[in-house]
Amino acid sequence: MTENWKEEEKKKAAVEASRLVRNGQVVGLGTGSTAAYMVEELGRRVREEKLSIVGIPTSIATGNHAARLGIPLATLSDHPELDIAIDGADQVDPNLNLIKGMGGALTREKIVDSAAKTFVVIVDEGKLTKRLGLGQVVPVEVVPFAVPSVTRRLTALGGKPRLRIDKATGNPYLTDNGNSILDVDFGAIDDPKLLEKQVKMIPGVLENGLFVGLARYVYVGYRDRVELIKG
Ligand code: A5P
Repeated sequence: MTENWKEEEKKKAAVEASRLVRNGQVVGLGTGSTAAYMVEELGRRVREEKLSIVGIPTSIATGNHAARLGIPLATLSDHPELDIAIDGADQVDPNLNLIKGMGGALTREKIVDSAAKTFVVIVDEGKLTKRLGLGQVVPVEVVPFAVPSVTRRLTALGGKPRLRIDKATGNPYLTDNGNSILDVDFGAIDDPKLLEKQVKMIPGVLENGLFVGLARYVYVGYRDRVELIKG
């Protein structure tokens, strides 16, 4: 029952945020179970309301989903700047800073979400936290060659890195970009902006799941309502 409520909360937030999308816009399409509801809703609007948009997906999975629903797709070569991007998150703090990447798409998500004039986050209430990192690892995408040295450097920064394993195969997880993910437990993070930069500077790190200062709006789904938090 609890799980059904959570799905309802995700869907409520996703559908409400999808209303921001207007005819003619270039739309960043996020990844994950909450973003999937937004893709479904935009697909419905394309079919039923003849909404005319172009989507730029943040993962191969989202691209396939959107294509199945008839949403026209494009790339950053066509549109290096987007009107809006809508994406989920794993944690949201009171300053609208985020941890993302449990679905493994953090690099493309950060590229697309940060290229949008307006970046909108959709979450269920369980994603809200007072401090990032409390009970939540930070995913870090790493070139496989560099996993040992990056592991050492992340440990020196105070983290506890763990190589993500693909549950289906038992092998190291690989991103859409062919890289590994280290899930790093930093505990409660004092300064997300500083940590984002420190991790980013480690040779072999492609990207990390700290999204600081990017989100403009967060739509939070509750059982009976959606709340909008503005940055
Ligand atoms: C994908 O890599 C992630 O950043 C997701 O956006 C995030 O994990 C949220 O996913 P859910 O909506 O499935 O919780």
